[in-house]
Amino acid sequence: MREKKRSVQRLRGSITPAAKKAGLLFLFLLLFFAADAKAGVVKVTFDPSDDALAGSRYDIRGMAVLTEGNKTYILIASNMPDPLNGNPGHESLNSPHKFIARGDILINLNCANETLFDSSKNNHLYGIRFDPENESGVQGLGVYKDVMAKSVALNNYGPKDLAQYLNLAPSAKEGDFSKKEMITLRGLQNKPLNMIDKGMKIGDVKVLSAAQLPNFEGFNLDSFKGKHNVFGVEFNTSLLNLESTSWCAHYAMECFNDSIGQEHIIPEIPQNFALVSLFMVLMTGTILFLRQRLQYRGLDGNLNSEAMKA
Ligand SMILES: [Ca+2]
Ligand SMILES: [Ca+2]
Repeated sequence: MREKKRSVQRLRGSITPAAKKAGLLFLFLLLFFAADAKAGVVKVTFDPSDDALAGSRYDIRGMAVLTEGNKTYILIASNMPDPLNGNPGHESLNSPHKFIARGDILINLNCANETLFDSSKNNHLYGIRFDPENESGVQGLGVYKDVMAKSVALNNYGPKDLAQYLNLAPSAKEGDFSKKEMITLRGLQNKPLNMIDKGMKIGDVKVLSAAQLPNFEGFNLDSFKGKHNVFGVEFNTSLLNLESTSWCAHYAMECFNDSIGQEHIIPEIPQNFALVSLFMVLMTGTILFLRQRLQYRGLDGNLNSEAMKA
């Protein structure tokens, strides 16, 4: 009997360290992926401070796209006057609303294969109208699909085409996109698209002031503070019906004195969770198997006769 106990202890002794290591590794992976999912996916894009027409008054400085679960937040930092705080912007007599307002956010879900201009021409864009006073072609705030875009820059003292803008701002960038890429995605002789023309509403949008923005790990809001006006929009990620792992967002004010764009890469978090789940199943199976072996083995590694009878 004593010999049997010693044998089982020897067997347990040879397994425990490996099981402990595997357990710790499993715990580490679980905590890592859980923390990753909780923190969300954050990408911050900066824009030059010398590519706005008419000085720094309408300069755009940054864009951050944050996705957390089914929520997506797009933040814009610019020197644009803040209509949320009672300052609607410069007067613009040509504009129906008589002042320069904020543009719509244009989203290209297929930016790896289709330019912004072509996506608009083919009604493939998504768009977000969040300023009730701007010259958007759609009624009401919200997220829209099947969007064709338009330009309202000329109504607001802006450039008639991209070539005119680039002549006046030769060092221009559109956030993640170089001047050369801007020409490719917008077309040099085309009007600079900055507003929804037509589209179908598919969901709501919430406008958030800087104070209402969520606090995401890895996103330093202070980098956009100072004299910059920071605001954001929030909507359900599922509205975008994402099939690819990246999408591009573009933003310019009505005057198109500056523009910013971001290619937002989506880490394959669901697959990570699938891997963790698979790992969990394998670990559980291995532990159960080893425990069963322990129960079935008796003295000197021979099968336990009682267990065999069962
Ligand atoms: Ca800028
Ligand atoms: Ca720019």
